[in-house]
Amino acid sequence: MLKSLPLIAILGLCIALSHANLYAQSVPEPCPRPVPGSAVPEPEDLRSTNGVLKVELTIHDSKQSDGTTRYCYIDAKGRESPTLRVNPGDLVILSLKNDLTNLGSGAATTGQPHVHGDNEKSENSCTSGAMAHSATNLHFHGLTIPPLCHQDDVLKTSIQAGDPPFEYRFRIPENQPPGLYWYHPHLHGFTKEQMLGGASGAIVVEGIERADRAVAGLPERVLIIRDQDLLNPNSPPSKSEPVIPKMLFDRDGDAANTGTGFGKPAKDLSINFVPVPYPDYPPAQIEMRPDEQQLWRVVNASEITYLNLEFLIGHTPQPLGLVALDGVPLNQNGLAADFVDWQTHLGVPPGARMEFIVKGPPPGVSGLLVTRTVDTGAGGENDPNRAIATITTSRDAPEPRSQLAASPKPLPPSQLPWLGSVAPVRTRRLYFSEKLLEPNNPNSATEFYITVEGQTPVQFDPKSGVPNIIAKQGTVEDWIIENRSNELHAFHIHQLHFMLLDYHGRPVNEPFLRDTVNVPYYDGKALGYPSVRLRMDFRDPNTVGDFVYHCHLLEHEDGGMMGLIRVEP
Ligand SMILES: [Cu+2]
Repeated sequence: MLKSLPLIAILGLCIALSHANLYAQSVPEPCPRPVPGSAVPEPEDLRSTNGVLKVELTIHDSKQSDGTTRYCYIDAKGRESPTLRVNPGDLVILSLKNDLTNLGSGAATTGQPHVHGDNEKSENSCTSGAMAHSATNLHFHGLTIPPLCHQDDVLKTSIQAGDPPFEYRFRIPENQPPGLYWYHPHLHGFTKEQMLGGASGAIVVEGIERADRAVAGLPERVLIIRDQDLLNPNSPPSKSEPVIPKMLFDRDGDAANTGTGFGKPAKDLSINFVPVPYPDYPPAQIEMRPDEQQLWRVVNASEITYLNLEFLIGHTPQPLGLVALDGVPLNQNGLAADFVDWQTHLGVPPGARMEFIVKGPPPGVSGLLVTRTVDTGAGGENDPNRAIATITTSRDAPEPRSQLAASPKPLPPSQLPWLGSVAPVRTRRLYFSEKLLEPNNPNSATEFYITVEGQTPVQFDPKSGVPNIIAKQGTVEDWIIENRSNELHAFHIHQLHFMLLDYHGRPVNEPFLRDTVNVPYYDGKALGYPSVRLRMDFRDPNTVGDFVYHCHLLEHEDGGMMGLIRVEP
């Protein structure tokens, strides 16, 4: 048929149908993504009905022509990374099917053919602990649910490619604070790869307007900021950059901190999967009604990128009304029910969440959501200044899909005394450190550790099963976490929240809770190492069993920066 076409038409066809287009037409992309400059889409909401949320997710991967791999969760109706919306007390029944095909170099399964029945396979998923490129599991970040198989165990749960769907079944605790949580894989050694490829989604525990009346009636948006490998890794810097810093790479092969706020970032960012790729790109688009207030619920689902969010009109940062951190309303401690902490910038380490009130620009004016540069230390990645999204206004802008109740019934106060007023039973000291395997070669492979003071630094071994820390349910402890390395780390612990008492040697006694906190880097000069002091809450009856604490920079976590805690009943 082509032969009958004039030559010019054939040429035109050849140009129009690039190899990539042909590929896209013949094989549907399992993990489709918007193009740069798109309107920021809202993830679909899956809401519980009659106290039950049933979800079927399948994790897919898809190799891209540039060598990177996308990962995605698709539900039974084809929706990517849906937001799970639940109420305290709800039962979640989530089936996860592993359709990963990426049998990379780390595929270290037993090689035995699958001859077991489906039930047996499901139980094997609870005990195999097999860590492989093509295996996966889920962690429900921030929820105080038990660290058990089919709930929130990440130590032994490993779902192999092609296994029958694996069922997660857990109840959202009645006392789970209303706010933003999230789900992502947590398979030791492969977490970075899967999350960098996009495997993550949001969980909203409903009722934040019951805790804080300042957000009652507001439209709300879930914004998931992820990082990803650079789309244009070989591009020179934008001509608009005021300084062109010398390009260096850190030990992970990422662009190293230039200390200038500019230069090539270690990773590109995306917002609800709209990429904002270095160096020249149109920011993503968000449309609001003029002067409208909205609640923005932001999770930093990045593998390694720190965020420092600002909302600019012209050059002026606008007030952002923080109401919740890491899923917990700031007034959980008994502060006024309309408490709002107005800030002009919000630092969000990887893994953390910030929920804040944003006021749309006045008519005819646009704003810009940016992340300011973060100084990650001499050994850290480059997190330069970046525009993320342009905020334009229009009187008939579509409202976000979800709106908080206007006259909510107030949430009953917490049954437990405020964490800050409970005496700790002991103080423990831990420290982050790194070791170059060839001390004289700055590009040598690095081992990452988090060590209990007095123990020998070792990389986390999922097979060990020997706890680094044994604590008692019902108690409260103080932990001092030191950073003896020259880059930032973000401390995170499963199954509980903590209070930040001291930051970098200064008492802060934050009157609110976190589950992820930045630990400042060591500059090589100070007399002591920088540290944070945390009050750890082991009072919840669900906070029992074996679970982990680790750095939430996933290259570090996969590289060994994780420890095991056993909380005894
Ligand atoms: Cu780290």
